[in-house]
Amino acid sequence: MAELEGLEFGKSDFVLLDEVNMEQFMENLKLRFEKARIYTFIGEVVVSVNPYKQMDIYGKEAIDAYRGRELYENPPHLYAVADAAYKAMKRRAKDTCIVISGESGAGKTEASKYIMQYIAAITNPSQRAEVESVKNVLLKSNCVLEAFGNAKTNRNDNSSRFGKYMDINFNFNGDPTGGHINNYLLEKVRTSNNDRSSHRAVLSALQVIGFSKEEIDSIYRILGTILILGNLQFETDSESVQVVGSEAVSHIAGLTTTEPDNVTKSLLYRTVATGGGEVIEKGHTEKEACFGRDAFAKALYERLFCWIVARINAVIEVKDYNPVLHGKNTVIGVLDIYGFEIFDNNSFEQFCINYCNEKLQQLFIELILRQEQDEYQREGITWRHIDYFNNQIIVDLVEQPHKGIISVLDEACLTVGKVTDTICLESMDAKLGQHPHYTSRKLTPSDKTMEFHRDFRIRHYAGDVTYSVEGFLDKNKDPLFQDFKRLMYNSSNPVLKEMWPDGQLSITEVTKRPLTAATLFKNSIVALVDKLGCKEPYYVRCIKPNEMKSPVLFDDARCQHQVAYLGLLENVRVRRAGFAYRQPYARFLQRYKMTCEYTWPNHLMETDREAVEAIVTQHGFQDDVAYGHTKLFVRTPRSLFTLEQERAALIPILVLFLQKVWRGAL
Ligand code: AD9
Ligand code: MG
Repeated sequence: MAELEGLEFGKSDFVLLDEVNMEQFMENLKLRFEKARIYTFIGEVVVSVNPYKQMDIYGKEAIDAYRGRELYENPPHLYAVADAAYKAMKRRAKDTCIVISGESGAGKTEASKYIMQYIAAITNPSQRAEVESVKNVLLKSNCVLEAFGNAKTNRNDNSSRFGKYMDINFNFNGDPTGGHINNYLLEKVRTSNNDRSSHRAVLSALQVIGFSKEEIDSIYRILGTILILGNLQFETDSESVQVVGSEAVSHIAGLTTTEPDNVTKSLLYRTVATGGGEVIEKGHTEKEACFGRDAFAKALYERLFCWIVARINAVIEVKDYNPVLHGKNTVIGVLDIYGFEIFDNNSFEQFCINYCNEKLQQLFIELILRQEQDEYQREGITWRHIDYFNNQIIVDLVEQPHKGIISVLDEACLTVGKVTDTICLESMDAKLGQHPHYTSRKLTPSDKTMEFHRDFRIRHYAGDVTYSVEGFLDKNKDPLFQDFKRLMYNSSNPVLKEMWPDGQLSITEVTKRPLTAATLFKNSIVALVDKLGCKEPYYVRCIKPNEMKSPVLFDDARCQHQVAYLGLLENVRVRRAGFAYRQPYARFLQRYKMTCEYTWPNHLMETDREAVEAIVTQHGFQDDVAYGHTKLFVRTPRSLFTLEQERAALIPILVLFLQKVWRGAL
């Protein structure tokens, strides 16, 4: 048990540090990592350090040890949080969510899989077939999404290039009945996994989920098309642009069941409507043709991925649920989303990812700090104010209507005429130049470089990030020519057609601008935060110990940086200043009255509160509690733990005593 583990393993809860400072925090984190204790609590939050080696801590024995137990009864573990979220959901019919955050390679996806496995293992004890099949599909969906959404990057061999939020629905028995997956910002540029070894597993997962033969065939046809597009070249002869070689085009036409002539046409021309409403075909330059080809390949990939997610959702959607018959349908949400990213060169993707992290931090502040303070106020508890940085100001910098960065970007994208990234940056400077979290690096023109003005910097809560504005506008716009959409919509393959409904619009109908990538992303993140905001949150904060994927290296500087930007020290401070546990007086009394001579079997005091005071005083932890109007607040888990141990020791004695009473021996 955590509390019984020797100090040679460090402190199992950062709340128990002698002093809350970075030095002590890091010392404890490092010691535990070295002793293969990869999990540590901050109250109910689990801090996890990626071990980069297989740990023997996830088996059946561990699952049994955590099932149905209280958080402080066992050593820190993902299973403890998963169980806490599950218990809250089952016992109190609360919707809960588990938010897993951390930087690339920190272990988020692995953590989310262990959590899912735990939930799958502890539910459906009677092995009902329909529940087993739901569980199977939920677990298999991971494999499929990883196959299509992950890629090898220099930071992680199996990096998720999309954010994933999965709701698991439960019936009143606490068994899964279905689920729903939301995916966020698939980073198309880097997605390229389909290696052979996992090919079979993916195929079998697709079949288990219920993809038909035709659908699987279409998936492979699309992947084939993307591969061919990746190798397709153009050449310019006598002023006109051609595709190099004819096989590529006929190959694409074959795979997508379209006409070769139409494929060639979409690659080389675009249809435009003139001001007078006339529709003309305009030949591409070689550069435009390359741009169009790449955008097409990326769009094919993105639509395929979204279609797969939608298809899985259709299978796992809760069907025939009748709340009157089946009771309240509750939810556990699991969020595995990219952590804060600071690279040497940060672009539009990092901008979106870091904005998302600002929103999640804001939610964390809102849920953990504000709700705590509200409850203390309601209960009349004196609350020592904790100084924390409220990052709302940065969230506003990015998303505020008319003034925020996204809005300036969108405006630039809508402007007719030649607006370059640099011009857009200038209008950002004009609107945001005075903002305390925004700076733009203006080198003097005497610098003689053409690219003297292309960076802006945001002072994020996690640190400063400099973004290169190059490519922002293209990535924010929908860069795909309508001709490709129409080509796909006219395919005689029904699966492809289904993926491209917007291809049916004629060029004159495509007047209304589609929402930009940044706005779509913003809307999806706002919706996500709304979804999480109404659930009881549990947090897993993942840390990457080094950049070498080594199981023995603890890079102090890198780890300290992560601890800082995850706000873990603030988290400990709030936790220590706050109260880990609270219980209404009557319930507390009911459970622990046997541990005190003044309350057992009944107390003679005027109120339950006074009786609770007697218990607390008898056990000597009066300095660790506060008395609210209706509840007792306990600062550290340790005090409750002592009570629990005493209660457990007393129960056999009590049983004996009662047996004697019944037998008339006393
Ligand atoms: V990214 O933002 O998707 O690029 P993640 O998801 O944070 O990233 P991931 O879970 O994929 O990282 O972990 C990276 C690698 O670390 C895994 O492929 C494992 O090799 C390794 N890892 C992570 N967690 C564990 C663990 N609990 N036990 C063993 C682990 N290995
Ligand atoms: Mg991942």
